[in-house]
Amino acid sequence: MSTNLRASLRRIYGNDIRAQEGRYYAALTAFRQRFGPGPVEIYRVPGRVNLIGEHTDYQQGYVLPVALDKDLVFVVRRRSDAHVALENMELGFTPRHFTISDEIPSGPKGDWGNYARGAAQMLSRAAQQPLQGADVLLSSAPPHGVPRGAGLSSSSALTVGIALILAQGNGLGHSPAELAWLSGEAEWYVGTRGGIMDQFIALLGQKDHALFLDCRAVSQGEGIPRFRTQQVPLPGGFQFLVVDSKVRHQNVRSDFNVRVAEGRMGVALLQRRYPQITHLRDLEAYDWREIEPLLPQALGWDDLADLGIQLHHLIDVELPRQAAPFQVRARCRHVVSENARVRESVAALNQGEVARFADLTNQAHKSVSHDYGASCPELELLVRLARGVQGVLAARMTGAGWGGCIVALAEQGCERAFAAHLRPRYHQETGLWPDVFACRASQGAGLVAHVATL
Ligand code: NG1
Repeated sequence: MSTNLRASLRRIYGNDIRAQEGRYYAALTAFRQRFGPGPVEIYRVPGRVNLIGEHTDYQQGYVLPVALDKDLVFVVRRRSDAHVALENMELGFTPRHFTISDEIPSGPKGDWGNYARGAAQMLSRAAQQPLQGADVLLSSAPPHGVPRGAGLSSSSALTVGIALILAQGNGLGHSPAELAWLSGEAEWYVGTRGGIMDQFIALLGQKDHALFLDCRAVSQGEGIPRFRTQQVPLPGGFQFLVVDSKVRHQNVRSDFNVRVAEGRMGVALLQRRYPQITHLRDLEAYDWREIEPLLPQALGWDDLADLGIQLHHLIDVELPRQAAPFQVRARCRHVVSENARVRESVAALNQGEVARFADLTNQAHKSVSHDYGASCPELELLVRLARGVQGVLAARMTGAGWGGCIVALAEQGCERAFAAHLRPRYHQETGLWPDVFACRASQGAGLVAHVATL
């Protein structure tokens, strides 16, 4: 392994790089087997854990995620044509091929290649020039990769990776924030009506920092919008412990889209009185006591028709019949209160007020669970167990929810006791073995190294 690659690995992962060396070496070997010898580049894109600010990004609100040291690794060789050949080292992911253009035909719904196709199509449209492709091998398996479906944003990491590789290979000169926005747009290709948090933290993450992102663009008009960000230092003497519940909800996307729609119903109703409200984010300028009575607690399909709300004007995906009754008031209350908590959390962390931040974290869990209905019994159990460990100040679910992970704020040095307390108890009640790991806030996506000979 070359010294320049070793030095990069130390810079990214710290001094103990034995496991990482093995993993990168395996990826290089697999690439050579599939694509033959010759020079390559290596990129990495981190997964993320969101500390606070859940389901706020797609309402132009605030978020506070951290980039993990768990990441996707891409081995890349440039091609002279517009073809992309994708290989994945994970079992069950067969190769994908496509040609870059402004209209790349999509694979079947849920196909893993669609994340790459979406990124390539978006870049092609933005570049307005023919783009050259690449041979790409992806290594993503846990424990060092980002677990899939765990709410740690592995699919966005794939989209961001392909966007970054193609942008850099074609000298497109986009800044990390511009690429993040383009990658967010690319997710529409796969049918997710999500926000921009995952792409921004994947590209802008910094060691030992969380990223405050204001998901409302500061610049309007032509071109790629700009967003306000701030690096927020993580408190010394504490750590964030992540627990993967191993629950993978089948219908996350459908539930997610229902939540998007419920928020938009709220906005549509409020606009009748306050036309200037375009997103729930705008409600920070209003007194919630004035707003609340304008939002119905629950709306059935018939109520929508009676109120003249045309669902297909609000969201362009079909919602299942059983999605109603729509809990409009509680969903909006969560987004409004969560935005306020993110702002207060940033102030608390900047001032080193860890107890205040812990309190906000616990409140955030209650809100996303009760008001937003995005939790599940297993996440509730994990949060309860985590809070029962000595040295743990707070715990909440993180990510989209309905399964996936929780994150706990704990005093440094708690990790072992934490895992020993949680794992057997969780297993006893659910039959599942949760994964526990400490979150080390890492740097965002980028080129790891050039490897001259393979
Ligand atoms: P995950 O947890 O990766 O499914 C989703 C959205 C985020 C954000 C969170 C909830 C996508 C790609 N990701 O994340 O933007 O809305 O849920 O806070 O849609």
